[in-house]
Amino acid sequence: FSVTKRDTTPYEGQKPGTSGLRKKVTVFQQPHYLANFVQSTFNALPADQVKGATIVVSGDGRYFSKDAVQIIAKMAAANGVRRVWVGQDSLLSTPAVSAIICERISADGAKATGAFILTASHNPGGPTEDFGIKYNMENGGPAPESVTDKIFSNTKTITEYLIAEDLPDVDISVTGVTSFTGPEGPFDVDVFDSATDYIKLMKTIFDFESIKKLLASPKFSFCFDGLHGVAGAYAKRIFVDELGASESSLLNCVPKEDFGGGHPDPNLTYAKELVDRMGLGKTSNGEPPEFGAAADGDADRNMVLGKRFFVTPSDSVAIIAANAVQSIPYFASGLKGVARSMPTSAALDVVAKNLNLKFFEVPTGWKFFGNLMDAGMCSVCGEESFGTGSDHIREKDGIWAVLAWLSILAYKNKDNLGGDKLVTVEDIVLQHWGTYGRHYYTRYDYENVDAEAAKELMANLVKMQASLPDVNKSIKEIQPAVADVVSADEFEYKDPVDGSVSKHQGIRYLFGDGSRLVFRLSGTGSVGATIRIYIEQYEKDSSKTGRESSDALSPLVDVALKLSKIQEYTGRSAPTVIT
Ligand code: VG1
Ligand code: CO
Repeated sequence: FSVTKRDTTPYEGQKPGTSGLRKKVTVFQQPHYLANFVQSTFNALPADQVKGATIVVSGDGRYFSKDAVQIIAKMAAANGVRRVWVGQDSLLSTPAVSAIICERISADGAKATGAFILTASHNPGGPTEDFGIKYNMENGGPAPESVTDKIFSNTKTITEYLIAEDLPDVDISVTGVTSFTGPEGPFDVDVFDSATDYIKLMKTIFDFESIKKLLASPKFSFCFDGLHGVAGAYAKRIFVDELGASESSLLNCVPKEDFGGGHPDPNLTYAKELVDRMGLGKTSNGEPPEFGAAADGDADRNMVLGKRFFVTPSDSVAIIAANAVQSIPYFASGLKGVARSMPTSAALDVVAKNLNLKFFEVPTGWKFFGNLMDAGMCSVCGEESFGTGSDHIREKDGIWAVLAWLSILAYKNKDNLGGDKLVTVEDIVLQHWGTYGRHYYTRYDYENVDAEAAKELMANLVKMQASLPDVNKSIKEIQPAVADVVSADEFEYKDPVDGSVSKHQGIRYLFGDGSRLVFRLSGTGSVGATIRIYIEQYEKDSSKTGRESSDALSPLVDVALKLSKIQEYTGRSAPTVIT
């Protein structure tokens, strides 16, 4: 093939958000739009991570992925990349990409130094919906802010990009290596099975035999909803072929370019079929399974449910951390530390304190966990946004979280599989609250609000922080029984490993009784602004941990909505999604 230099001009707004660049497909389909971003990324990387390098390109299979793979392969070839690794049909979950960077070795001993992950995660897909792209680094994790800032600045000045226009499209529906020769030497496109490497890794972490026994117990029943995302490419192989679950326990496990028209977000609103099956919906059809779970479009998020029981993601990471050493072979020698994102509830903090573990609070977004894990300071981490994971890779991992919960259930029931009644998901959570107390928690999302109004609302919340006496006076007028705010700030994080500082990472109001209100603007939307309000209240008294979450939180929710004047600013009388 030959190399063509193409003239181009910058597009505005190619700033990677919390997790990459996410825009409508139609935006990505504009001439040179994707190419500009890809070349800006190559130009932001050290030369040896481009020339002669091995780079992964794949994603959740959403609409436009197949076109994007071909464009990126042609650009990689032209930029001197030695080899591109592609999952069959361009499918690789975000955690599988991370695993491949960490683990996979080519026949000639090469490892990947990075990856273009093609996903907009939990955002809907299809010709009129979202596409996305992000770059992961040599450690398997999302590019840190220093790199994404450089990419963004490159997008603002780009004048040309390199592409091998005469490189033929590679058939990515079949596995195998296709080799080409360019001006600087050989270039390969290696298409491989999407699941093999990932399954191998999972087997080194979990005791598959004990999970298999649990699934085989007539008292246990299991259900997994892939929401037509890429998780389906792993679910059948792992849950059915390896662990013996029945095919009928899988819902929506055929990956589709438009996620079947759905919103591939594993929560109580969007994972409707699973929610109904688990006895938590409006309609019910028979006795629900003991365990249910779902993953998002790119399979890095997870939702865990028991029979008629919802596990909050903040509780989930705390419970995994509390039980990991006994239940999961990978952690048998102990946890190096634990971490959560700032808006995630403090349930994990209490576990860390009790078990005397190192603990870190980082800004929203998985990229902030990477340095801690690379430095051997953190084993298990999580976010309230249905993200849970560990240092086995550098991304959150939906299937891992399901296997972690199955491992805990298998451990708790190991001498009990023939008994009258199994220890259930609900039992495990109630036990946990009994020991550590309960963090009542909810998040209100106001999606696609006017961006200016959202900015003004946030600015006002910051301005109010100047006078806590005034804030407390307002709160007393709204809900006299709610505790006083004792401190308020904008969250700022100094990375303990490289010393980098991230400012303006969310507005916090901290109350005397441990309650918290947090306000943030989303960094993953593709149009308008999304305001997130995180509401949390700690209850230590075990006689009071069994309340309905919405009842327990209702005074604090009232304070959050009125203090922020959300209705005045946005004109919205209710959030779009409550999780
Ligand atoms: C959201 C979540 C955040 C998560 C991010 C990426 O970001 O709040 O916790 O890390 O999505 O998840 P934001 O900026 O919209 O609040 V995924 O599954 O989109 O890679
Ligand atoms: Co995701």
